[in-house]
Amino acid sequence: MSNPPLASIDPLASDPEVSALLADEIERQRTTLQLIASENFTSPAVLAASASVLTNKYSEGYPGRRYYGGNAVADRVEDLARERAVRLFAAEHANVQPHAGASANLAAYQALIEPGDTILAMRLDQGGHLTHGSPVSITGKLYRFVSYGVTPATEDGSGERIDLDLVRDLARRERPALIVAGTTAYTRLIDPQPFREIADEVGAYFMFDAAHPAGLIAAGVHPSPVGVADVVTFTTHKTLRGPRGGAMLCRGDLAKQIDSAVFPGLQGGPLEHAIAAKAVAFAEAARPEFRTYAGQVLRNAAALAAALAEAGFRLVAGGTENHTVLIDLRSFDAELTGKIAQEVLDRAGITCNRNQIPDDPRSPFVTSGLRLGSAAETTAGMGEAEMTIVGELIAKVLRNRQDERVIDEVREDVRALCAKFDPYPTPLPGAPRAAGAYAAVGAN
Ligand code: DSN
Repeated sequence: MSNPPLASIDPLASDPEVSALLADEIERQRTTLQLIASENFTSPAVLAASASVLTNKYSEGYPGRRYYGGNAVADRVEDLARERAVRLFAAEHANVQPHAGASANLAAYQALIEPGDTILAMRLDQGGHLTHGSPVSITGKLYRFVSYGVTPATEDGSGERIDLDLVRDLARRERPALIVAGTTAYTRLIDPQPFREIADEVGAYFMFDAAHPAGLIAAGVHPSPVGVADVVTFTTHKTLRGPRGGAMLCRGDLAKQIDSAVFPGLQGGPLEHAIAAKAVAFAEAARPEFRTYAGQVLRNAAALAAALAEAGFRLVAGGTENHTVLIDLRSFDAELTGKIAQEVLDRAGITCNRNQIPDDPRSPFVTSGLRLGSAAETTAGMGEAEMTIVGELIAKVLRNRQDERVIDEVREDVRALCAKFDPYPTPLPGAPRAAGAYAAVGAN
């Protein structure tokens, strides 16, 4: 007897435990608000490529120069992904193999400088990333980091911007081999040009970590560092709305260095199924609809920020120009920590993360801030009106955080709102309980 056609079966029927867990996660994503600034909902095409038979293939090396046989198709997949990335970002060279943004950053450091060299980057507690030199990251152990941060907060919101005077002073004094721009919790646009000028003045390489704004850059709503920075690293799963993974762009003359640093320098076999999914995402991001989506992401973040400010939260950096909103909880309630806020919001079906704010007196585990993002719910089709409601719901939960009745009430409001903006309104493979499909609005 032959197997039934793949499309007619639940591929995970043989493993009911994992099948049930996946169904639970789909249910969670469909019935709660996803406001983590580094998350998004991929298209079914990205999901299908991620779950493809390419996961079976070993492809160490690069197209045309693999160590194992049978890579004719993998070569075409990876070439397609590289070509699409180059076209999307108007870059000279792309490497699509990094498994994550962290690997891409480490590969860039390996390619450009030597262990022990000095790197000038943003401090973690000012909005930087672990791989920008945190002592708990391998980057902080291999290289000597000097850190810059943001300007002091001001009443009128004009502070908490990247302190370019400090970047320049530190660069002149410390003579770094590499200067890094890029953040994980910063709500303003980052102009790469002043960093380029400072790097040129002190003879440093310039790397831009575009993990967060990659999709905004692709859509042309954030200044592009491509052609300005020597190397641009990014993740494919945040505003770019692709599969979980990393990628790199660089000048043509650095291509060999970058490629060797990724493989064999840092990784073994590339994940060709993820690379196929990256290719899908690059093509999706090149469509005019994606530009419309990115514009809506910005408007939605601004609407969310305005609603939160109205409710009494101080906006770090006075507001937002990208997909991220960072709020200081102390202005709303001096006793409220990021940890407590994240936990109580989770119970109300509102998913976000605690985050340190500049000069936060509380530890990274406790924090005085919350970071929120508009990328995922914009994909689900929400607009400014819904983002205003979301801001009001957040305030309602946090104002009544001891009152289980109010938390339950908001949980029901969230469920009703999410039902109207379902990211996956049609059945997904392996998701027999999901009723729905990638939303018509904003999905594309
Ligand atoms: N964890 C990512 C973020 O949330 O920004 C950065 O790697």
